[in-house]
Amino acid sequence: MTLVSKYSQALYQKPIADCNDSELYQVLLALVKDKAQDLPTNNQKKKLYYFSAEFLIGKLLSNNLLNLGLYDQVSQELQAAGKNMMDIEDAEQEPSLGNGGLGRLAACFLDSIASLGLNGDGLGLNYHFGLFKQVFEANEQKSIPDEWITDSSWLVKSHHHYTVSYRDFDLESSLYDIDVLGYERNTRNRLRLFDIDSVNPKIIHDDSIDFDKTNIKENLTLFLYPDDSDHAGELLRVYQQYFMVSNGAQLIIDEALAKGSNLHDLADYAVIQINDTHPALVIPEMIRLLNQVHGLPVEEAVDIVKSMTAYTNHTILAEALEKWPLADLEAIVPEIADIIKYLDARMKENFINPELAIIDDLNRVHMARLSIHYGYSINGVAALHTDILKESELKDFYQAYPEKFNNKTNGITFRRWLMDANPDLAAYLDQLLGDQWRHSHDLSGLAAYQADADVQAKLDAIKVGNKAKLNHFLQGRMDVSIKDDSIIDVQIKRIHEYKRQQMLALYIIHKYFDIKAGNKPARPITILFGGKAANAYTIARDIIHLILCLSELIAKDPEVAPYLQVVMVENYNVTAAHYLIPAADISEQISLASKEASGTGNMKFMVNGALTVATMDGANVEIHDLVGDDNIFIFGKDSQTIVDLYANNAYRASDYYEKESIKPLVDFIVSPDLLALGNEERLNRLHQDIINKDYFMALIDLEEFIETKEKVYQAYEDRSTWMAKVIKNIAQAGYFSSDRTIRDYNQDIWHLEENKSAN
Ligand code: NBG
Repeated sequence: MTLVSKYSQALYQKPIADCNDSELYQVLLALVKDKAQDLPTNNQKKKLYYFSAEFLIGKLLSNNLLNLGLYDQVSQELQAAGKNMMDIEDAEQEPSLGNGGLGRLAACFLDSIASLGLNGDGLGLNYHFGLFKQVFEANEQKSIPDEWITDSSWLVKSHHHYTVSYRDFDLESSLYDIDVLGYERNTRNRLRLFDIDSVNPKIIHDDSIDFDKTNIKENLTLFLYPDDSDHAGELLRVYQQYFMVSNGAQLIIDEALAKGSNLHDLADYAVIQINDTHPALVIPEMIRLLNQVHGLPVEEAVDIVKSMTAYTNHTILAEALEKWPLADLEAIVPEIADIIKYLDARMKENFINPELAIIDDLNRVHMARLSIHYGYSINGVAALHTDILKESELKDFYQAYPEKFNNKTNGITFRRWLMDANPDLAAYLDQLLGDQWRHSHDLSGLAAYQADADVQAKLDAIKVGNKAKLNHFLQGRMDVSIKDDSIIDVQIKRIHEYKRQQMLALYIIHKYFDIKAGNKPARPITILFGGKAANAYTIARDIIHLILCLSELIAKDPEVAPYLQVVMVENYNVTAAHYLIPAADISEQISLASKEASGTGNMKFMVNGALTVATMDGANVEIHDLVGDDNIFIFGKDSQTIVDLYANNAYRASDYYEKESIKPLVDFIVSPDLLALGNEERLNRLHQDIINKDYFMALIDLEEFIETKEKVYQAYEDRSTWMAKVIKNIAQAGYFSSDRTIRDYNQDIWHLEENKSAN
């Protein structure tokens, strides 16, 4: 009996051909879980614990099959029985454990850590409803709970329990594991998610994401990033964060003790990476456990924690650099507040600069500062970002601790974003380069084919095939079709003013006018957006509203619709990205320079053969360095100019708004045409905001953006030159493999040993 049919018989007593797709999903889930269980976990002495509020892991079935080396065998068996893997995967529910780039990065890292044979687990929380599920109603984003946990999820409940003590009550935790399988490695790591059994999904108010924020025993792990715009929400975030790190710290100590640590040598057994500041409370919690529970002198506990904790900064946006009122910590975890006061006083013996204070004059605790003082490494996520941290954002810290600062340019896992998401391209690369690239991720050999007409034609044909798959996906998800021969132009990421989706919306208005004036594009253009806006972020929701109104307006206009289409993909997630990225011709990376720490979508598009329209921001700078001026479309003010404008408070949106080329575009937001489709309050607010504030300077680069976009669409028409650029981009993408990033982390920060026996 074949592998798959053995499981179909065992589970359903029938052959593969008689099972429906959701039964086959169960069959494959059982098969993969069994295979995974057979693998030993990595067990080298020193282990990495990657703490993160988010893990945006995406569907796991095909990735796990790929990493187990079973993908081809299983697909063939299914095919022989008239079944197809893609349909079966539809039955899988995507876990809702993340939000954006930070969470997706954590997922790529887990994949690379396992694939490199390093011993490292992810530690986080098991959010029952995730961030939220985005639905569109009346051209607006509506948020509803994302119920992803079913009996067919990948979660496996473990027997571990810990007690987490708050001032007023204790909570007993449960631990759920998801296996993380390395690529063609006979070992596994784990993603470990803490939860409580008393969580109660029924406290959600009807069809919304509202609930009683004070009912911690029932709400603690319902949502990722619950709305913290009020005090109860702020407290809930602290409850969550402490729950994550207290469980994690207890687990770390247990595992080290089990391996023979005497805790004085804990740093030989464990290294902690803090992903942004959400897990920063692990520092005082670990000190508390070592000192108050295990009896080590407090000075020693501090030194141990300092020598085993490293922090990654993912943003310079003030709103994301967490500062908790000391009073909140005192109310929730008084012992932790005391330790933070101690750590603050200790640091103040050496530093009088108030910019370095952990507890500031307003009695707020700065989580990033805590992490830098009491960790041994701080890294940014792209070269430019790390420079900005050193030279402006964290300048005083860089002066105090130059040796702690380092850069680790982000990466993406090629297993998911090339092999799994774009199997046709992967197979063609095998044909051209041999399959060594599947381990090395070195695609540089492709550069030799830049001018080769056959290779160009074949890559073009693969793109056309991927567009057809995208079309099929969009029809299923939102009943939208895109035109076969259209240029696919994509901006997918969290909705935020600094990422400037509103600037692309203004471009769309320009193009709409232009087409109405009779300037028809050489072929249809399809502009796709995807992304969620934080529920309490009003302007971001207004931007979604504008995009949806434009989409409707254009679709209904017979003069324009044949040439231009705007689609905002509902509930953008990893699954949607699997279809959008391989189909894209153009990758929109248009953030206000200095604001995007790195970006990782930019890298995924590059390796899938889209060309980038970009500002010199984040990792775009490194993409530009690798491909050269001719193979990327750069526009806009550079980061130093922007940093200076902020420093001198010198940007006035009105100076740009008044320009003849800009005013009509901005004013169209409140035109009768759009008001007829949209919500007056939202459109007015956005219009006013852009004219009077435009804090993230959408208008400053708009003219140059419009010129650049026109150039890009023209360039697309020279198919051979375009394809040569595509080939150059793919050939240079190897640098952005997260395996490279993880090797860098390991060499400079973690110093873990590779499991050589299990290759
Ligand atoms: C994001 C940054 C991106 C960066 C990723 C990963 C969050 C909160 N931050 O620029 O905005 O690529 O982190 O480092 O998702």
